[in-house]
Amino acid sequence: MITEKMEKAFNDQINKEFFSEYLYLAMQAYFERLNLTGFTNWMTVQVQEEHAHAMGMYNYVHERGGRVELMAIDKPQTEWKSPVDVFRHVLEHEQFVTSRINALMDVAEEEKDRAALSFLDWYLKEQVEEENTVGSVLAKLELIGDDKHALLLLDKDLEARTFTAPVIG
Ligand code: OFO
Repeated sequence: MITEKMEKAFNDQINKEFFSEYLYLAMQAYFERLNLTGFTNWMTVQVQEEHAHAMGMYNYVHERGGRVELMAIDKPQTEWKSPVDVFRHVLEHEQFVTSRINALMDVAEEEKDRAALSFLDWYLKEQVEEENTVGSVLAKLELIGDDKHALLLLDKDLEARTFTAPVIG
């Protein structure tokens, strides 16, 4: 069993993971509009990852005999000034998510829920990786500046990203 407080904290985070999926889907649509197929692909993978993160917690709450409560998902931003503007937003968002995972772990500590802490370890490591991956694309975009040719080369590179279903927990 999980405590009511832990269950609520997980349900809040499930909502945030679904919001992340929705936000990245909006970014995917933005890149589709620009015909940048590599960036579009990168976001498609990101959308799938966020879905997997949400479902990982969804499954965990059930496994612990808790109740999943789905809540309304906020409308995401749908317009950005440029690809670099998008990736600045992604990094900022991932840093926010990292702070939420830390807060969730604080609740697990308060509730003395060691199983939840061990489960959340995976998410903490995932956040380190996410921030690193996003930071590296952002650094390249900042280097590229207004060079359209270099932007198209990076777009080609981002075609290679593929989704592998994560083993969570
Ligand atoms: Fe779920 O890690 Fe990104 O937001």
